[in-house]
Amino acid sequence: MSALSVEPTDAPLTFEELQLATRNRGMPLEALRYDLTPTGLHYLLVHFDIPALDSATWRLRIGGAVKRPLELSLEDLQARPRRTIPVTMECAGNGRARLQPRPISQPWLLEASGTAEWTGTPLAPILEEAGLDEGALELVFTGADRGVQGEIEQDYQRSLTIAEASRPEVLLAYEMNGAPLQPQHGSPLRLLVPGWYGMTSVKWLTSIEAVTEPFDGYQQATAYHYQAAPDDPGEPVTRIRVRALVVPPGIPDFLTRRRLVDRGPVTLTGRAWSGDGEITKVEVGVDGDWTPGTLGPSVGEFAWRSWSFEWTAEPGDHVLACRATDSSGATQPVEQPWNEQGMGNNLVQQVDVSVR
Ligand SMILES: Nc1nc2c(c(=O)[nH]1)N[C@H]1C(S)=C(S)[C@@H](COP(=O)(O)O)O[C@H]1N2
Ligand SMILES: [Mo]
Repeated sequence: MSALSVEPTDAPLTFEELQLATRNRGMPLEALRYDLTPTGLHYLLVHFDIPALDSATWRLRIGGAVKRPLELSLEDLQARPRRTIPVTMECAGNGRARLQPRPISQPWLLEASGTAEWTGTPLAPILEEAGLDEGALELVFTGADRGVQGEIEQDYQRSLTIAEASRPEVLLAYEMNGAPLQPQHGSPLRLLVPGWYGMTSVKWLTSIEAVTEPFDGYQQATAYHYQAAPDDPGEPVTRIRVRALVVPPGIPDFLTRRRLVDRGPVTLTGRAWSGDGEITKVEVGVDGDWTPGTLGPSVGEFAWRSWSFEWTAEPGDHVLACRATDSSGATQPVEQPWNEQGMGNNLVQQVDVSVR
């Protein structure tokens, strides 16, 4: 079964896509200049409605196939060991609206990413305290938001294997950039799974349930798959594919966003990241000629890395592009990696520039 209720299309943007686009903001690409994306510039993706939760009465329940079920308040979680990690997050649907034909969903272009410093407490010791039963296979994370998708009424739920959930960087996060989580980013508590696409980091977390069978909820078993065709079950979407983005140089034309740049030396800058290892190379393409750029420091093990490139802008129209490679050897495609749900489209970015 396809996860989509509407067929992919080449037709103009629909009202339904616009409705989603005005709720779910992207990070304007000039914000790539910040090591840490200011919270108000971080991208946002909310499937249903932002739920009303009161941090004072909210509780996290840990149960299912465990020996000692737990119920924790926000204060209980804050009293536990505290860890802060800078993490680059990206929506698996980033790039979807550039696909041809275009899968109908949140119509992201390139702006669905951001890097924040997340603070919380590691999940693994809590699992140890609860004592997983021998047959426990996965953990199901449930958010407080509810709605209908694929004709199924559901809480937002995702699962992870015990091994993935026990990685030391997996946090129950209650702060973003040094402040309590804002309502739209999951207040009072969210799961944070560094390196994985954003759908894994369940917001408004209310329960963690250990289960002995693979979880087959909609967001796990149907959505977030690389499906070649509607009847292909596809492979599950997991870690973030390698990507580089450039800060569009010069100044924009208001409507077309085409860039106007003065002739002469121009320093191009940007960021690159991957959920599958360190960034080892960023190349810049000027009218199809690729040259390696200079890599800057990484903001953290799970965060993006800066890069720069000295370009001599010659008068005329040009197409700039950038392409990253990671330590697993993966690089970005120059032809669209099409799939039914428009997942993981890390096709190279192209920027149209007029030099005057
Ligand atoms: N409960 C819940 N968690 C959620 C979502 C959601 O709709 N509900 N969206 C997911 C998706 S698809 C993404 S990309 C990230 C976005 O996190 P952000 O809005 O804080 O950037 O949250 C994930 N966690
Ligand atoms: Mo997402």
